[in-house]
Amino acid sequence: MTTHENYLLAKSIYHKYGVDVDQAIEQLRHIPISIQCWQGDDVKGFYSEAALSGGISVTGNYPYRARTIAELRNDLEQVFKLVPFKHRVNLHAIYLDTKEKIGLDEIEPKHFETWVNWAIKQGIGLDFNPTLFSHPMSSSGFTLSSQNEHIRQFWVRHVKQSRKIASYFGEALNNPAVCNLWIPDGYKDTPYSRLSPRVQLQKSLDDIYEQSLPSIKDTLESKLFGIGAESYTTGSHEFYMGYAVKHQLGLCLDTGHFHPTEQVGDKLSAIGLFVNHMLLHVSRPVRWDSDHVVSLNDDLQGVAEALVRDDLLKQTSIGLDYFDASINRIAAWVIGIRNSQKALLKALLEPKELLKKIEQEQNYTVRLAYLEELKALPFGLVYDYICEIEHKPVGIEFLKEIESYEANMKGKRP
Ligand code: RNT
Ligand code: ZN
Repeated sequence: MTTHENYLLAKSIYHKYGVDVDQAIEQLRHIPISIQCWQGDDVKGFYSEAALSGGISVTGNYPYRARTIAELRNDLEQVFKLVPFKHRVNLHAIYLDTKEKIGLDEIEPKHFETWVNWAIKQGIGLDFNPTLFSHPMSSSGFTLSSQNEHIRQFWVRHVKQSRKIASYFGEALNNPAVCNLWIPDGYKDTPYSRLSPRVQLQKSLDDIYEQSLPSIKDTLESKLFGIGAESYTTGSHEFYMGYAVKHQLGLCLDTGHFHPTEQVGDKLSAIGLFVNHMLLHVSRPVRWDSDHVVSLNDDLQGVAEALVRDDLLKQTSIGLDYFDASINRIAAWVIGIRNSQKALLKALLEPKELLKKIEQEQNYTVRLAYLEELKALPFGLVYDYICEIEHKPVGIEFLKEIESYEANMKGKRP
């Protein structure tokens, strides 16, 4: 059977459940995923030779890491060739393109101009993140929540400059940019006062977000713990949730930043009632690491269901956040993007109105029966068809293209 014949079969099966497959495909077309540039080079960036710090860690020694901006862009363009639809690219401040020796508190839109030109050429949007790690000024373990005014002010200036850059992206590309703030601040061991650093962080944020800027969506990212900050993080979920609600800022939920039994999919509908904008950092926690390649598991499916079933897509941006240096980095990107799209597609292929009605009628037997049957319907055949009509490799075929791209890197990159 051809991919098209498979699609027709799937379509007739979904039709029995009252699901319009083509409509689901069109909906998926308009869900961009912000691709994390930092998967391509192990979060090194192009600012300095400083080692990765801030309680995050990249493990693995797979060859062919992107070592220049040109290599990173080539790799991203290769990713675009292997996944259907248009996406976005998420940059960190340390991915600036300049030969100037400048402080991180002096970065400006002009240092990212070549990225904007590249994004225009690719027809994609850009997002941004200030970088408050891998830097001597963050070596104390504290940045925006530092008690040291010199350190704190340095990072306030950095984030203010970062917001200007995000706003520049939004304006230049006519496509609002998310500017997401994550800080590594925390204590390895039990603190005496849990409040003091939070007061400092609050002061910093008040200063940073005082200025409103066009074409920008500000989001705040919490974390439960980091390596070396196991006992306390200043920017906890409660802290940012409160701050975002009070000041009408966006909230970022990294799916790797919660207790293992917490479900981010359950949080979205609650947060969405009080916060205008949400950003997802789609990731996969494994033991102590919060950043494994996204897998098509129940956690991911739960997030996709929350977004689709409760109409939260319009107030949510989806970004990926993981870094794996133990496998081909392009495959890491592609597998995570494809999984995110598959989870969304599967959720889009549910008979929404019917299920709502069944639930409202308190027909829980029928609800369970439907939800379980739906799990085994052939969404994969629909995804294959999307790849085909978008001229992307179908199924496992993407691997061949990655292998030949990799073969080309031999001798050119270490
Ligand atoms: C760290 C946060 C943060 C980073 C990126 C590189 O735990 O998840 O989002 O992963 O900014
Ligand atoms: Zn994150």
